[in-house]
This record gives sequence, structure tokens and C-alpha cells, in this order.
Amino acid sequence: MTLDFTRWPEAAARRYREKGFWIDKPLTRILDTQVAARPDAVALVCGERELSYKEMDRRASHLAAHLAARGLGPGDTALVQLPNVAEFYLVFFALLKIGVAPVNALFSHRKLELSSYAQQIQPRLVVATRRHELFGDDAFLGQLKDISPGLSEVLLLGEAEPSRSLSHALETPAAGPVPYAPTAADEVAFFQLSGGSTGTPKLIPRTHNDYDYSVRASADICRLDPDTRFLCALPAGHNFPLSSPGALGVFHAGGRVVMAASPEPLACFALIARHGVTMAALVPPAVALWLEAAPRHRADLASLKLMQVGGASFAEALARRVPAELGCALQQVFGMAEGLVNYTRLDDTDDSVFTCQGRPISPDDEVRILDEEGREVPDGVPGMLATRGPYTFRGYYRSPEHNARAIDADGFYASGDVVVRTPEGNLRVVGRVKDQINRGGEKIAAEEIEGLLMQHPDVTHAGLVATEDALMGEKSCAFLVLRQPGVNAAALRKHLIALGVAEYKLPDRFRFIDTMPLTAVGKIDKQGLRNSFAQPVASSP
Ligand code: J2J
Repeated sequence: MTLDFTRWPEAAARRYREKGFWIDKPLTRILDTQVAARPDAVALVCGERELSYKEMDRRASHLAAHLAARGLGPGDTALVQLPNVAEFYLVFFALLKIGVAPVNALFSHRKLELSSYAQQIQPRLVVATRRHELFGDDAFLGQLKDISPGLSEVLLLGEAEPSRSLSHALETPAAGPVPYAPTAADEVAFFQLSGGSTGTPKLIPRTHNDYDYSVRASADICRLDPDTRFLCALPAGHNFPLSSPGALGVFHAGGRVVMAASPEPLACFALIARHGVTMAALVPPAVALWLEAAPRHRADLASLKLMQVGGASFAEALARRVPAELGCALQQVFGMAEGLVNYTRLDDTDDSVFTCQGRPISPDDEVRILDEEGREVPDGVPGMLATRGPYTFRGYYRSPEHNARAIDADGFYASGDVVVRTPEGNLRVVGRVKDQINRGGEKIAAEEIEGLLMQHPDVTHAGLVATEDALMGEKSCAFLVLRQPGVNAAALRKHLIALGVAEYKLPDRFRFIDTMPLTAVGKIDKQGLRNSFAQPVASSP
């Protein structure tokens, strides 16, 4: 059994193989290689726990055997939601070993997001933690079973009952031989999450071949080696800390991943000093907090050599402070879960590193920068980014209508970013055409939130736009036309929370207006809303 997804055309796949980008090995080879090369080296640090490569592999194998004995295998999918704990990687590798493709939901995701993912992949397995509000009791699991009738296995962290305890499954050796049946390397290994600009969150099928290439090439670009100690402080499942080069890149290089619960500076500083962390990956607001906290707390960051920053635009003034004040090199990373990742290189000039978001990983990443008519613009002129290549997907999972808009006839994915190519060949992100708010690296699809606001009986029109914010870069503001006066921001917030949307998607502000400004073609005039935000309105909370 395999999962259906949009494949690369034969000719492209052949070329990627000939060039050595696709090596036709499952992602599990990352772990297998290290188990053979350095079984006792520490791979993972989580709180007081240290796991060697051998120990990681043993636990992942136990879990794989446990699940295989229950009939899970290639063609099956899993909904996984874990915080930043060692178990995240153990589960990831265990599922890869038996060919089960997971979606790794963010810990901040709630009922709406998880239900949507379950709807789309129809999981047979749920892995979660009792510590999450949705899994404190079994009510939501019941709802997931209604959505996905084939859901037969549940494994939870913090669960007392052995048959549903994730820890028990990881610790208990298999009764029989451990099965090893990853999906073929050109099949779906797992699903990555799209930042999204549509009503429902989309899923991105990633194959072993394409993802493994991005990981290996990223590890080379960032010069990872067995001495690398990587602080994973962003959500472990996000594409950036997972693969750019992220934890998988570090495992590939035989280094060590140190887990942090969040990018909160003081806890991270303590981990850096204690474990000799050499590299960290952050979003811009977190860097701002680190820059502020480091001198005040006399942080010992001597071991830190490289700070990667990505996920949202990083102001040049802040970028310049990183080497001076944190004592490490800066690398800007402009990536997307759909594929294409750009890095400033470690030997780029200071000016490039401070003002650009880098260039693609692969010589075969094709980047087009297009004007409104779809013609390529010259260097130095802003245009919309479209890309295809050896690790850029060819279509969202089971979303033909959206794919028709997002992917052109040549297979180029339109990311919705407005970029400029410099004469040196670097990209600079200067804007966006997608209807999305980038709240400090967390992406909010305007359409999704507008649809939820419109579900309130007193709301007739809703428009969500980005507003500038000194720390977050952007925050969100909802403009609303009401059927009748009386509803306030608190009531609408409550409405959204009750619908079960992740908290980071809640509008930071609400503004009530009499009529919704429309464009000539009858769409909400978002630019008009953004402009009007600059003028204070009495009804704004
Ligand atoms: C401006 N905008 C950026 C940057 C991403 C590495 C790093 C980041 C992501 C990521 C990722 C940006 N400057 N440096 O997957 O592997 C915005 C763009 C982009 C969108 C993708 C990785 N880096 N962005 O952020 O899928 O708008 O991936 O299209 O979450 O984030 O978001 P996401």
C-alpha cells in the first residue's frame, strides 16, 4: 500500500538520481549510519536524559515492533502531537521504520487543526501527551475516531495504562523479530505542515528522497560535524529545526541535539552553557529577546558558533547586532515547508549576511522571479517567487483545486513571497502576495480566521490583515462589520477559542467598521484595511 501524491515527472526524477541528489534510501538511514559509526555517542539531550545513537535506535525499534504487531505498516498514517521532548524523534524514526507516514502537528495546535489533519490523512494511530488540553481525557480521542473510523491505536505520554502508554511501548522489547519495512524512497515518508493561505490547513507530502537530500545538503552548507551541538528551541516538527539542517542534519553528521522547551532566553542560555551548544536556530522575535537578555544575565555563550535566523523577515539592524553581541556567526535562512530553502553561506560577506536571505541549497533549484504577467523580472527588481527542484513538492495532499492555483503547468510552486535577486545571486524577501500574516514566524492564513469569525451569528463581514509590531514583526488585526452592535472583542475571542483554533491565530486586535472596503472585483480591500489601521478608531479595544 502506498499513499497517493503528486510525483515529480520521470525525467526530473532521473536527473535527480543521476546527479546524486536522490539516493534511494529511506530517511532511517540517517540513524542506521550513526548506529554503525558511533553507537555510543550522545545523540539527544532532553532534560536530565541523554540518549546515545544506539539507545535512540533501540527505543525506536521497540515502538516500531509494537506498532507492527498491531498491524500498522506501509500506507498507514499517524497523527502525532508532541512537545519538544526526546520522544518526538523516537516516534518519528519508529514510524519511518515501519512505513507509517506521520503528520507532526505543532503543540500549539488545537481541536480545529488536529481535526482537519485527521480528516485529511485518516490516521490509524494517534500519538500525543496527556499534558495537552485535548488529551487530558478521552473525549477528543472519541471525536478523532468519528473523523477517522480506522483509528485503532493511541499512544500517550503520561498515560498510566500500559497498553496506551508511549513510554511503555518505547521501553518494552519486541517479542519477536523487529520488522523493518520503510516505504520506498520515492514514496511519502511524512507530511509537513503548510503555513497556509487557505481556509483549511494544507499538508505537504515529503518523500524520503527529497527530504534526505535537503538534509544532507543543508548539513554540508552549515558544515556540521560530530562536534556539532544543536539547540532545538523551535517546535521540533517545524521544517526549519527539523531539516534546515535541523535535528536530522545533526543526526546525519553524528552530532548532538539538545532539546529546549521553547526559545525562552534564560532556559536556553543555561542549556547552551551546560551542554556546550555550538549552533541554534531561532525566529526573529526570539533573537530580539536573546539580545536583550544576554548582557543583563551575563549569559555564557562562549560555545555558540552559529546562530541561524529564519521563518520571518529579520531586520538588518538586529542582524548586525548578532555577531557583535552574541559572539557567534549569523546565518539567515529563508525556507518553506513545501521545499526550497535558501541560506546565506558561512563565507559570505558581512553585508550579504546582514541584508540577504541567502541562496538555494541546490544547483538544481530553479527559481523564477515573476511580474504580474508571469514574465521573469531582471535582477534588482521585485517579483513573485516561483520554484521547482529536487526537494520542492509538486502538490498539496488531496487538494486539486488549491494545487491548480499554487503550482503552474511547469511544476513551479508559487510561494507567495515577493523577492529580489541581488547581482551576487542572493535573494532578499521584500514582501508577500499571499493572504497570510507572519506573526514572528508563525503563519496565519487570513481566510481561515475570516471564515471562523463569519461563523459568529452577529458578524456579516470579516477581514484579517497584518499590522506592524516592533517585536513580532507582524501582528494580526480583524476588521469586522456586525449585523447589530453589541459584540465586542472579548466575545469574538471567546467564539474563536470555543471553535478550537490555535491561540497564535487569535487576532491581536479587533476593529469594528460600518462597511467593508472592497476592490474593483469585489474582494476585501486588504490594503485599504491596512492603511486605515494607521488611523486610530474609537471602537478599537
Ligand atoms: C522572510 N520570510 C521568511 C525569511 C521563511 C527554514 C526556515 C524557515 C522555514 C519556514 C522553513 C523567511 N525571511 N528568512 O520551512 O526550512 C516566510 C516566507 C515563506 C514562509 C514559509 C525552513 N523564512 N519566511 O518559515 O513553511 O513567507 O517555513 O514562504 O513555516 O515563511 O513558512 P514555513
